[in-house]
Amino acid sequence: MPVLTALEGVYGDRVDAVTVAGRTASYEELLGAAGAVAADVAGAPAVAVEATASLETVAAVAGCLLAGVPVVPVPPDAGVAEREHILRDSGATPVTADFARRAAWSGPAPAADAPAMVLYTSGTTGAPKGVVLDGAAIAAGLDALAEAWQWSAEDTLVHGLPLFHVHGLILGALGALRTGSRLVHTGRPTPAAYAEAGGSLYFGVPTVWSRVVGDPERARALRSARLLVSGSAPLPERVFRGLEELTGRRPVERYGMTETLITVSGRADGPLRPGAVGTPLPGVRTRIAAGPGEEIGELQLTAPTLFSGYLGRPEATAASYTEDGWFRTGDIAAIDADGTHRIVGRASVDMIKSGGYRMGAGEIENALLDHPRVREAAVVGVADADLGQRVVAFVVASGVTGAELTDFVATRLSVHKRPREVRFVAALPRNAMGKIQKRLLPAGEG
Ligand code: MCA
Ligand code: AMP
Repeated sequence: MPVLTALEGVYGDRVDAVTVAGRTASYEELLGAAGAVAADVAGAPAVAVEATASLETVAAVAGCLLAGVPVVPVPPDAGVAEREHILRDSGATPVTADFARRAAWSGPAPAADAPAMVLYTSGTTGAPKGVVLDGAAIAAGLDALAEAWQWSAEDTLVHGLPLFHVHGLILGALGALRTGSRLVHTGRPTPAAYAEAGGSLYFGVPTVWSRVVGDPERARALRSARLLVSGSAPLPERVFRGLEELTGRRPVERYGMTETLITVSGRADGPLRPGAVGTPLPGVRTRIAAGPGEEIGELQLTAPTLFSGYLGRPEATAASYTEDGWFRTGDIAAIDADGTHRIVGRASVDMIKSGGYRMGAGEIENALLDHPRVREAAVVGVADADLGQRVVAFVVASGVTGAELTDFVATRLSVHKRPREVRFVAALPRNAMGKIQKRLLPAGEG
């Protein structure tokens, strides 16, 4: 069963099927461009797509899925080191779609358990790892959300999220091509663009919703929407209440990870309340690994949407599971008596979420340490009203400015991994074993 059922013609053609950043394609046009890509890449071990916010990204990813070739979306703002790592680690060769070139694709449907996508995501230390997802996981994840959100071909989905993560790409683009809903990708996720798009279903990270609430006039334009969905990071209660007041809609929160896809969600038919991410989606089992007498602990789960493993890293894959085969999310959660899940924190201070982007402190520290003037570095996420957390770097260095270090990181990693603030300190707090004590850093909360 193919993942992108809309391209199989099950919903007929539609002239305005997909709009990205102001350009529109029909299913037929998209299928033609994707077919040409499929013919180009068939048989390749892996293919990289420069994942700009464009119709070409959607067509290139669709083409790889048709051909059964694992696709690696590359963040267009990735710095040199991050890009080289992704390309070397995955062995992917670049491909682009071109709407001037169309072809019919008639190759065999890929096996459901064959690798379909490799998404690079940060751990607490080291370089990002490739998360391998197969077609069956993607299809199961999208069908579960379609059921929970009553998401159908009647909907117009609107969002402006990056097309290289689960949220924007799998839910936000492939989801539309599976449910048959119209897609309007706004290029950037601004309140003005969301207000103008006139959708029935909207996706955003909490930073986007916070900015929408900060623009009451634009927020009120969303009153005609059916469902506003928030995910990728905790939605502050202030933003939940603001959306409810301005749009008349309680936002639906859902929880997931690159490795698991979306596993827990609120439902279109409620109940929805602030601070809660809903109940497990069909086929998902959850448990809390709590100590005796404790109600909160690590959320662990099994699900049909789980990844196939980290590319080329069997030990890391094995370490992400308990001995009895449950995936360890690293998130601290509680489950209420009625089954509603609440995410209350992260197990590690070294996993940062800023603007919905996941980043590992270790990766940013390594980039800083590559600078010849930096002797020591510790990176933390500090609470931030707009971004959830903002990246703050504490460095022991001389003869270099904070701005120079920020720029240096941006040339190596993705732009959003740049520290927002660099603080120079004489020494980093360490314990008797010499390990950095991040909790002792000034403002180093968490
Ligand atoms: C950015 N800028 C900076 C820095 N970072 N300047 C100095 N230092 C920095 N460290 C610049 C930007 O380049 C931009 O400049 C300007 O500051 C504003 O940046 P920012 O405040 O970051 O706003 P933004 O660029 O508008 O970004 C906010 C955002 C973005 C749109 C919410 O963070 C975003 O798209 N987040 C989505 C992440 C996401 O999709 N995550 C899903 C993964 P200029 O204006 O000149 O460009 S999670 C997932 O997939 C799971 C499964 C899930 O649950 O969903
Ligand atoms: P990523 O792999 O980029 O999707 O990041 C996954 C992480 O995002 C999870 O482990 C959580 O820490 C966080 N996350 C995703 N959705 C939510 C949510 N609704 N509430 C709180 N945290 C979330």
